[in-house]
Amino acid sequence: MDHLFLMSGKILPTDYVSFTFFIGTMAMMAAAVFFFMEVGNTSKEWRTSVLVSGIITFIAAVHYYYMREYYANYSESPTFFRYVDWLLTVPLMCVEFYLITKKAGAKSSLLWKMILASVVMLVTGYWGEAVAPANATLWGTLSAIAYFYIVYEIWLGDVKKLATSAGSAVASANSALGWFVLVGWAIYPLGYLIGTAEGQWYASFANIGIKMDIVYNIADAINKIGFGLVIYSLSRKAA
Ligand SMILES: *C/C=C(C)/C=C/C=C(C)/C=C/C1=C(C)CCCC1(C)C
Repeated sequence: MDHLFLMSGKILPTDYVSFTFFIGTMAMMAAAVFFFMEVGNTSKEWRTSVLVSGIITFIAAVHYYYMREYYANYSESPTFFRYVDWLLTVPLMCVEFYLITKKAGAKSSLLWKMILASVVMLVTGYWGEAVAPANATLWGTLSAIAYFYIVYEIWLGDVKKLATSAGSAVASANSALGWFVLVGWAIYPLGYLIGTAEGQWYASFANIGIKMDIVYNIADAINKIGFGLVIYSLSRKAA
């Protein structure tokens, strides 16, 4: 019966996966329009940063449109679209850290280290979720190491040092963005534990009562839109 409803495109009132895919699509679209429109109202120095926030939410909006449809058709996680989205948007978030610290002398080598770490984090995560789920623990651990490297750079490493020397507005934006990476991004491994639980030592995560896609969808809304708004508010504070 459920299947028939899905084929007709109907969303059941308790289908929170479909609901969050739908609202995620709308929220990302609205955020992208907002950031794009505000580029022209932004002082020259911060325009690229606000533009990148628009591009991040725009890419996510397009992927959400496809993920929503994929889930409606197959009632399966759209793992492929999910990771293509992340593979494009997470490196762009690393670009944001580079852009805000560039004034203080950030080198492109720092940008490439961050991008490389984010790609390692995502490719290993994809491997654990989609290619070799029997070894999800191993791949998830490798992914987490790359994640902690990013956290380290932002909180204690070069990004932190540059942000501090760029002045108080950049330093406080860096710590706000740093909280997104430390707390907001930490929601994703929870989704991974739920989605790959079968046959692992954390098998009980499968019965937690929240579906993996709901966790990922909520995390994306917080991390893509919230992150963009921090950049936006920095662009209003620091001339
Ligand atoms: C807009 C999308 C964002 C900010 C996605 C971030 C994704 C992560 C931080 C994923 C991290 C993972 C781990 C740290 C371990 C398990 C596998 C992942 C890929 C879910």
